[in-house]
Amino acid sequence: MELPRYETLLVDADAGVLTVTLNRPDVLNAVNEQLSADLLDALRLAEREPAVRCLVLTGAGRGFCSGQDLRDRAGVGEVAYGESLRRRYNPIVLRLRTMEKPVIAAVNGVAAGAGCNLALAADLRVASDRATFIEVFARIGLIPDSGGTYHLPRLVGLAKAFELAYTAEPVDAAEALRIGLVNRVVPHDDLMPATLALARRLAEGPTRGYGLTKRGFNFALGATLEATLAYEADLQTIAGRTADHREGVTAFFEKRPPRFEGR
Ligand code: T3D
Repeated sequence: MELPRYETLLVDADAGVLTVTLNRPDVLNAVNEQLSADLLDALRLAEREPAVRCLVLTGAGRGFCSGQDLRDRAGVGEVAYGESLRRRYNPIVLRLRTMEKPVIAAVNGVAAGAGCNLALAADLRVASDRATFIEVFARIGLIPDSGGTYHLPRLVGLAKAFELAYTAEPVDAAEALRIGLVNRVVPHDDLMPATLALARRLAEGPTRGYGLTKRGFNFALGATLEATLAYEADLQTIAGRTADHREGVTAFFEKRPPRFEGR
């Protein structure tokens, strides 16, 4: 697979895993116009390229992502936040949530504002023991955007979501694990080896089945039990027609591990 070169991202593909590294370390990978455009392009690539069976998102340097680049917001009069969110951030969050492949955030350091909420939009979060999460918006009089009002209460419950949004205080990695904000915490130096081991395992999995699972969870988060049961039956009809399903059943009877091809 030919990988594009980006001004603000590093991209690497190996063993079915596309690793996208936000690469503006001097500003803790703050999101400027170029980075949001580059990231959306990389997500489109991950979505359409069959060789990519798992996406990892991480940051260069000591930060994961510090949210919107505030240098583009200071002293410029009224900012068209709604326009910026609709054009730049919302499509990124939607791609992460609807891409029918596993998405893992490897949170290497501080994740603040939209940077925190990008991590929350991933399917799984592996955090370095140096990671912190800050719903920083209240410090500058804004609301948790980029999916924050949606994902935060669903992950940690409404009471904790209010606390994190109102106080805008940092949550360290151990607390993030305790409250369900992340899946795993690992020593800092193990972050990428541990994340890539998980990503490679998922990249060898039944990619169509994973994608349909994600579609099912997305649907169920806003649906009744009756509607969800009906939707599960539709999704299982599709999953049941995949080569990976046939391979899984065959492998079971042949008493060997399945060799999934993602189709
Ligand atoms: O379109 C739209 O605007 C709507 C979307 C909005 C979404 C949002 O994300 S709004 C929230 C924006 N982000 C923030 O408010 C966070 C700002 N940053 C911080 O509060 C702190 O930097 C952190 C808590 C993230 C980390 O603190 P610390 O002490 O570890 O690092 P630092 O010294 O503050 O930052 C290091 C450098 O990065 C520093 O530059 P310098 O002094 O070394 O030249 C700092 O200015 C720069 N930096 C950090 N975050 C940003 C940033 N520069 C521009 N924009 C940033 N967001």
